[in-house]
Amino acid sequence: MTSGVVLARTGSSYRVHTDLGEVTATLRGKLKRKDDDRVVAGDVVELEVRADRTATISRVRPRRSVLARRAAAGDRIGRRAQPIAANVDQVVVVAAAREPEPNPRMLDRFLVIAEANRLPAVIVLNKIDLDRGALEPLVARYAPAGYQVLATSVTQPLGLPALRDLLRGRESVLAGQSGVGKSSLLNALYPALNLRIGAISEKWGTGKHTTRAALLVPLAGGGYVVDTPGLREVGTWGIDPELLAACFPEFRRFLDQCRFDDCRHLAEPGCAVRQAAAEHAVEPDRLESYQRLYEEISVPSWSSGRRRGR
Ligand SMILES: Nc1nc2c(ncn2[C@@H]2O[C@H](COP(=O)(O)OP(=O)(O)OP(=O)(O)O)[C@@H](O)[C@H]2O)c(=O)[nH]1
Ligand SMILES: [Mg+2]
Ligand SMILES: [Zn+2]
Repeated sequence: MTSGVVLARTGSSYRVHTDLGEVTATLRGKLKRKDDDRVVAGDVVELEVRADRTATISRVRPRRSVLARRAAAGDRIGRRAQPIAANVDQVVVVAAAREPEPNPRMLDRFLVIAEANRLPAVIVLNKIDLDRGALEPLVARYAPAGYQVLATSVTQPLGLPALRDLLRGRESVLAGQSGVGKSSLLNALYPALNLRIGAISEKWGTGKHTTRAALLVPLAGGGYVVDTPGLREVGTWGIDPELLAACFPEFRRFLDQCRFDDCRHLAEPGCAVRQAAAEHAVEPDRLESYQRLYEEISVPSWSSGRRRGR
C-alpha cells in the first residue's frame, strides 16, 4: 500500500503521482459506486501498485480544501458543489505591469472566487521591468484586504526566488489574464516544464471537454500547479449573493454595522460599507467591483444555464 496525489482523470482512470513514479490507477469497486466526483485531481489517495505500474485506489484521504463550481439553487441537484480540484493551498493571481495593463476588475473577480472557495490568495505583478510605477497602486488597492503583492520580472529577472518559495511544497492555482506571463514565470522557475509562451496555452490540454477536469503539474522541488480549469472556468457561477460582501476581506468589519441586517450594500440607507467607501476607508473601486459582481451573480436561476454556457 502506498499513497499518491491524483494528477488528472481521464474517464475512469487516474494518473497518480507516487514515490514510485507515475502510475495509472482505477477505483476499487466500493469507491466506484459512490458519486462521480469521488476522486478529483489533487486528491491524496491510497493505492496498491502492481508490477506493471497499474494500480487500484482503495481510499481517498480527507480533503483540506476543494476548488468547486457551485450548482445554483433551483437546479435539480440543488446547491451542491462540484469539486474540480482537491487540496488546493492557494490561488496565485498574476497581473502584468503593462502589456496587458492591470485589470483590477478582473483581479477582483479572481480574488472573489478564491475567497468563495476559502482559498488564500496572493497577487503577483509580473513584467515589473516595463513599469515600476504599477506596483504602488496595486499595493494600495489590495493591502487593506490583506493580499500580498509580489513584483516579478522574467526578463530582468526579479522576484523569482520569492515566487519559487511561494509555490514550493504547495498546490497552487495560477490565474490571470492571457499574456501576463504565467507560462513564462513557470518556465523561468522550472525550465523542464517547457511551456509554450506567447500562444494560447494548449500544452496542458485545454481541449473541448476539459472544463470540469483539472490537471496537476508536479513542480521540481515539490508542489503542484493546477491547470485547466483555471479560476475563470470555475467562475462566479452559483456564489451566494448574500455571501459576496464577505469575499471582500476589507469590507468584513463594516458588515454588521449596516442599518439593515440584509443590506446588499447597493443603495440601502444606512449602509456602513458604502459609507466607508465614501470616506475612503475602503477603496471605492472595490465597492464598484462588488456591486457589479452582485448584479451578475444575483440573476435568477432560470438563466443560470445560459450563464454557465458562456
Ligand atoms: N517584458 C517582459 N515580458 C514578459 C515577462 N514575462 C513574460 N513576458 C512576455 O509576455 C508574453 C506573454 O507571456 P506568456 O507567458 O505566454 O503569458 P501567459 O500568462 O502564459 O498567457 P496565456 O497562456 O495566454 O494565458 C510573452 O511574449 C513573454 O515573453 C516579463 O517579466 N517582462
Ligand atoms: Mg500560458
Ligand atoms: Zn450595507
